[in-house]
This record gives sequence, structure tokens and C-alpha cells, in this order.
Amino acid sequence: MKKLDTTLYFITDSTGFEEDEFLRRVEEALAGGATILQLREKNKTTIEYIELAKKVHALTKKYNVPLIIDDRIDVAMAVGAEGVHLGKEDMPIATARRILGEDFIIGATAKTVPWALEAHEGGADYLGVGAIYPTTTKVKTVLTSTETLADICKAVPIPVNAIGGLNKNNIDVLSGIPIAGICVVSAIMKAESPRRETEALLCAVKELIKK
Ligand code: TZP
Ligand code: MG
Repeated sequence: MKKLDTTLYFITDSTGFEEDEFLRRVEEALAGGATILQLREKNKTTIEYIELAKKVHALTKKYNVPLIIDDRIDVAMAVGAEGVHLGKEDMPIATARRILGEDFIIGATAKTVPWALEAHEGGADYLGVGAIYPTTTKVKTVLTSTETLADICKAVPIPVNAIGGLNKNNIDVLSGIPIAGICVVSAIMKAESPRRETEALLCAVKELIKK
């Protein structure tokens, strides 16, 4: 079994930040206790994505946190990242698993039980399920009910994380659902102090899932 702690899964968004400020915020989140980090870039060229990923990887390695690259297995492989996160429009999970081998972390987005089962059968290591709440982050998504989230948790044996509009004041809605953790973008990215926000969120999520 791969060592995978998705308790507080921080997904970055560099939109609107100078690179130095972006990297400073990423490091704060790592210092605050983010357990896994995804670099999510939608508008960069391949070379820009790789160059930023190298800088973020230097930080995640310092904190011993796995780096997951959104969408792009080539970028993940190029920088030696620990994993990749794939959605419905990206490379199929089973294909990515064949190319990347068993040790690579592969995460998948799932919004329905059949979709979750397919991702698990294809070899996904964890699932991100949502959006639970409307989100201000730029994303093509629809809302997923907490009932569907609970059904997905029951249907697959891999860690399932909730995502979408989550922050420390609204995660009670997930209480009693056997999620492994939560994924957040803006709650940390846009916080006045990403470090303090990460610390507070980690406490709140641990309490929620009684880890
Ligand atoms: N997938 C579903 S919602 C979402 C993604 C990538 C964005 C979540 O961002 P935020 O800011 O935590 O709502
Ligand atoms: Mg994607």
C-alpha cells in the first residue's frame, strides 16, 4: 500500500500572484501542515508548467509532502513528481497507470458511483469528489450531493476526499461521511495567512474525521 495522507490536500492556484508571492504562499501552506499538494495550472505552456513545477517540487521535498501535478503526466514525469491528478477529459486512469507504473500516485476526479468504480478499477489511488459547495475557483464542475459523496465512500476502498467551496467553517456538512480528507484551493491560497489557515484547517479536518 502506498503511503498517502490526503487529510489536508492543498491545490494551488497561481492566478493573480507574482511568482515569488505564489511560492511564498505555497511554502506557508507546507509549513502549516498541508499533507499533500497539487500544482494546478490551466494556462501555462508546457515549459512554463515544468519550470514552476520544479520550483514547487523543491519546496514539497523540503517538507516531505508528495507533489501531484494536475492533468499532465508528461509534466509530472519531467520533474519527477510523486503523482498526477486526472479528470474525465484527461488521460484515462488505466492508460496512465500502464505508463507510470505502480509506484506513481494517480488521483482521479469522480462525481458519480459508476465513475468512481471505473477510476478505482483503472488503478486510481484516491478520488476527489465535488463540488460540495459552489466555488470561486475557475473550474468546470457541477455540484455533488453529500449523499453521492457518502455512496462513493462506500463503493470504493481507496481514500476519498471532498472538494469544492470548503473551509473551516462549513465542513460540518461532511460529518459522519467516511472521507479521508478534504481538498481546498481558495481557503488557503487567498488566506491572509496561508500558514495559520492551513494549521486551523488541519485541526478542523482531523476533528471531523477523528484522525
Ligand atoms: N474541482 C471541483 S471544485 C474545485 C475543483 C478543482 C475547486 C475547488 O476550489 P475551492 O477554492 O476550494 O472551492
Ligand atoms: Mg484535469
